[in-house]
Amino acid sequence: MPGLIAPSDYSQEPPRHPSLKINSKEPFNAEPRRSALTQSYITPVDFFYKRNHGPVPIVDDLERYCVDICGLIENPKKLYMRDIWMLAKYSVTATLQCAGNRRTAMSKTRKVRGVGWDVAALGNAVWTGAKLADVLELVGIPKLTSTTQMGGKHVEFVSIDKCKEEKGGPYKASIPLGQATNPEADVLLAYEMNGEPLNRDHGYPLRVVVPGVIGARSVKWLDSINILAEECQGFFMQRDYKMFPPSVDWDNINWSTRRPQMDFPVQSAICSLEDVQATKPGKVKVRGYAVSGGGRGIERVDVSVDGGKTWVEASRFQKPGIPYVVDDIHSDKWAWVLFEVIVDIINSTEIVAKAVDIAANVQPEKVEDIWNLRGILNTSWHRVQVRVGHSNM
Ligand SMILES: Nc1nc2c(c(=O)[nH]1)N[C@H]1C(S)=C(S)[C@@H](COP(=O)(O)O)O[C@H]1N2
Ligand SMILES: [Mo]
Repeated sequence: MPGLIAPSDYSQEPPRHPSLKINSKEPFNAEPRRSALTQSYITPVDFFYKRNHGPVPIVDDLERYCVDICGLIENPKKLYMRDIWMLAKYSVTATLQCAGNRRTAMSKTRKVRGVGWDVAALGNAVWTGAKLADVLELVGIPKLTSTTQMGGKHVEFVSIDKCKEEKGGPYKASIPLGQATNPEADVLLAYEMNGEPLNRDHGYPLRVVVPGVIGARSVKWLDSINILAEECQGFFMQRDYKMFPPSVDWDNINWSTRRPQMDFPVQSAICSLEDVQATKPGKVKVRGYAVSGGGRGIERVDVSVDGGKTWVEASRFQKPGIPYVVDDIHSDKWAWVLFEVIVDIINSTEIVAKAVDIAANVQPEKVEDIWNLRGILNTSWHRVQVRVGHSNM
């Protein structure tokens, strides 16, 4: 596509903040330090995790950049940035979380394949752009359509980056048409992040943001939108990002038996403490994030200072100073909540966090029970060890 180009090597990567923890250099995969992650409700772009599968594309001419809308529609159309800027502009605060978040911890019980991540492969940003539902209306697909007359049922997003998994082809994914044409699902073609034009790592000039769904479906550097009868047949939909039971391993896997993962399950993690944290006896601040998929709010965050025998409830908040009320119009339904509780620690112990969403879904206790060969969706209770030094600290 003229206007946007995909390098085949890593010689033209964008600059990145030096404090990021790099999990893979090429392609670039990095997350912020735990302690930096929950400093603010909105994650600064510099500290927002970066998850790439190939070299980052480059815009050489924004005037010529356009998105091709094609497939099962009567009038295929090319949309230029100026067309997209003309559509009603929406801002949606949404948390994006990689399905591989907390993979390193899952790998410790039994080895999994994939980039290692600590607990910070997620971030919360204000995404601004056009609603996909409005864009699809421009090509003749009305709001709230789940099947078109021509048999279209899925909306595929295709990028231009060169991914090894796609044998040098572009990253792609799809979502159901019913979700894409539902204005309340808030699926965006975003051109801004936190009030600034997207930067290269996050999809400049245009990316998809699918709130409440694993990050893998929010395709960056959008090149075309395809209306399809079947879901996208790309690698990342069919042979990755699917949830398997612990009994399935590389010698007995049948990818076609499972659906591509979409909604994220309920998740939380402590960010104010490392896996093993030395501390003095006394008050300890336990702070972290909790988030669920599908727009389900966080009903409760429980914290234990005795390894999960007894629990106290943490306070939850989004905007500073305003208590979080689930399902309230002033709450951001697609966004994480931060939690905090001050606990008294006398002796060395294990601190645990678990969240409950508004559907009463709760995080599973043991990572072993949800182990899967790709190490995705590790939402088990988050545990940290505190080592109390009584003297000479
Ligand atoms: N074109 C393209 N889109 C992509 C990816 C990619 O490698 N290429 N990675 C996906 C994955 S797995 C995640 S978790 C998110 C990460 O978005 P971020 O880098 O803006 O945090 O983008 C998704 N969209
Ligand atoms: Mo991801």
